[in-house]
Amino acid sequence: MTAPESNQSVESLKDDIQRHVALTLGSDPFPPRKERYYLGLCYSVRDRLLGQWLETQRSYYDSITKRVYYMSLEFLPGRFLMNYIQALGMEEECREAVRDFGLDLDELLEEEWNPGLGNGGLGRLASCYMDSMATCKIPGYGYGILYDYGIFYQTIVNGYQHEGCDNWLRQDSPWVLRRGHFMFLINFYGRSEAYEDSAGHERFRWVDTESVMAMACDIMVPGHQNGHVTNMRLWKAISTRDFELEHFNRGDYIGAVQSKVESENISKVLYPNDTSPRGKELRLRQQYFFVAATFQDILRRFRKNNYSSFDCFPDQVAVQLNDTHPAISIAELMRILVDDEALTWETAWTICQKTFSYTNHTVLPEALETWSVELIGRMLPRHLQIIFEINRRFLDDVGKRFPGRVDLLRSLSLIAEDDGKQVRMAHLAIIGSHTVNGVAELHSKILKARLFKDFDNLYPGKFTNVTNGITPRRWLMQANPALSELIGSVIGNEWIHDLSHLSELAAYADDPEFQQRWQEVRKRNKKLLARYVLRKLGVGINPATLFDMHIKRIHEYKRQILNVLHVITIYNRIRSGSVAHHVPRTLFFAGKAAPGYLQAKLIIKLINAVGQAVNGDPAVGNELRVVFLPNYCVSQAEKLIPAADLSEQISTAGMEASGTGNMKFALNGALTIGTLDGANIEIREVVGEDNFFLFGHTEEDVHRLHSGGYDPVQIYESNIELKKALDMISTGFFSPEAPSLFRPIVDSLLAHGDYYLVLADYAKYVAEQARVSKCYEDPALWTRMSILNTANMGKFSSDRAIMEYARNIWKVSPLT
Ligand code: 26Q
Repeated sequence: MTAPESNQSVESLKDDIQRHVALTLGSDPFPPRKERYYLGLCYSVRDRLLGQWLETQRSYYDSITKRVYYMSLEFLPGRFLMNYIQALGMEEECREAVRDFGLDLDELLEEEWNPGLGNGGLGRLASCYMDSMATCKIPGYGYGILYDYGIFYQTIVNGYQHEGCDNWLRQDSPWVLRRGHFMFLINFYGRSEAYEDSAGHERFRWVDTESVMAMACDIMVPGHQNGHVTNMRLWKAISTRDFELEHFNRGDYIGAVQSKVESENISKVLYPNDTSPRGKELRLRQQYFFVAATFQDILRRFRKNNYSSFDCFPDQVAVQLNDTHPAISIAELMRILVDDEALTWETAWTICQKTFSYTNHTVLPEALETWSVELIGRMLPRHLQIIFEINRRFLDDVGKRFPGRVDLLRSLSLIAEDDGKQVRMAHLAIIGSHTVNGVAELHSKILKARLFKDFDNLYPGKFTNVTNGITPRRWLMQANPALSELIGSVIGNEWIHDLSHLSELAAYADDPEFQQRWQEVRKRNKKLLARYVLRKLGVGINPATLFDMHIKRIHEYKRQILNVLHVITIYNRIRSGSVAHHVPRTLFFAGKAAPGYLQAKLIIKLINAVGQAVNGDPAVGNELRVVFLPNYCVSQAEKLIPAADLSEQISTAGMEASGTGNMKFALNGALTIGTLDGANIEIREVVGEDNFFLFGHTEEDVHRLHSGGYDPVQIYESNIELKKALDMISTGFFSPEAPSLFRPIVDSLLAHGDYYLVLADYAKYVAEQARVSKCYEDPALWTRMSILNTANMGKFSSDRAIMEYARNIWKVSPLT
């Protein structure tokens, strides 16, 4: 761009900002105020994107290409403003425009609230995939719910987690476009009624229902500088007029308002993934609400394209189920096709199986979704009938193929009988889909070999793998501008679109000058983080120490406790003066515990208690520091990850389906200490064994130990350092005011069998951490390892993952 042109665009951007401040916000543009100008900038950027969005949506409308519907109860997009600015390629312009008003762009960006419409990995993955669909021009949409309250806001009070409301829409978001004209009626409850159609066939209809409206709210998801803008459609519940009229007719005004409010509760709040996600009626209502609205929208588009018959539905529509949360879709599409469209059961079922594919994200048995037959029967009576009929035909079929195998019928059935009758949503999703995928190679292997073994035998080829990916736009370009610039200065910027180009960095891994620049960037990021921590927590940390990070949801399988035991061990070594190869470290913990998961909440308290003891002990000085950053979220991750030296990926092998934080760290040049779990295995494969700190039992070991003979007490008795650390926890060293406070943690390890094998991996973990310290003492070695991590992470771009889904599962190609 020539200089005069660029001046012109800066000037017109400035005009737009001031116009929006005055005319959209009704505010005096003088003097320029941060909150107002932030919004003015938002609206000005939004204007520039809207045209591209309309054009993209029109190009879909005009074409009859197959589209992907990515259905997810969760999205974690992170802040939008910088993402939009960079997608439009107008960062410099924006910086200059706001600078002319005496403002700083980076400060304005901090004004934006994070939309926390998800719990963690699964929701963030959905947003990375939206980014890649837009950048790769895969025609499709994201579908979800516009929750008024996202994941709770976490504060730490006296070391304990407190949950607050995340009312992210308190101030209207400039990014949410309400589409009052896209409203659909959603039914619940009532009963299924049999009747005879004109041809004398028995049919069913769903009657005497209660209803609520779903209103479409759209959020733009731009591709990177390619003019393509994908739509994310989130549904908001709005009461129907009927609801109110009934009460008004009885002169019951307050009753009318109350029933209106209650029906609108459906989209009120995101459910946290508690240990036992069972039996929450409102959660099932959310699932069906979002599914029914989405299918009405899908059918509206399908009909608009003058379809000749429903047989071509799967040539137009691919639906990806993000875990089982939207799995009731399968019964809903059957209901539409059989009841509303009068297709035969067989035709409808074939269409269903050709339309759906399902991604599994967990093998933990307690996290597999089931709904009681009683609840489904009451809320969705017709769907329950359909589920029973799917099951009857399915088991019939299995019975014919494997006569006499009652055990097999019981293990495959959609209905579990052990704990009251329950519908197994994963089984519904598997049999209603053409493809089921796990999210990393090991995880997909476990699905086939263990969790869904019988299904794999039944449907060879149905199970496959798509290893997760992350978007390089947010997780390198946006989060780590300094490293991006350094990379660009030697290999150009092709990597933004094609991450495999990062491999060109490998040639510089031993180049002393490049190494130095690499170290300078990393040092700078660490300083920025130290400043942030000082500002947020009032805690001073030293950027010269090794930054060791364990940031993710707090869960026993993720083994924050193993990390804590290592911290206590180092602490004891420092106190006793027996430090071999100790390198000063700062430990960062961040993450939320599900509000009902008491053990996880106690782990947070323990981390904070250990932090208090360590940080306050003059014997420790600068050697060791522990910080817990409250309210972990996408934009906090963007600050933490670029400053990490070491990434903790230490889950019990076989339990973390993939992990995606592990990818973000390695991409930004952190080294990983990890187990052979999830995507760690594939990361280690590409970055090289020498550039990864491995420890711990394998998935097969874990399986064997769980089958019997594992004795954590014996390990405790025979390891002096471990015993000391555990004794300190259980006897109140970290909780003198309540000595038995942390007993439940130690009990889970010693008295209750240590299900997550923390003690089994302790010694190897501590030894590997010593090797970490030793490597860190050799800056040239460490820097080389760091560069090689970044250089070899090309595979983990979500662009690669999305193209695999498109080619192998959805059968759609990019728009040209
Ligand atoms: C279910 C029912 C009721 C309420 C909540 C839930 C619920 C909500 C969210 C259950 C699970 C989740 C989220 C799961 C999740 O984030 N899984 C992670 O998915 C990532 C992306 O594939 C993987 O990388 C992680 O390994 C996996 O833990």
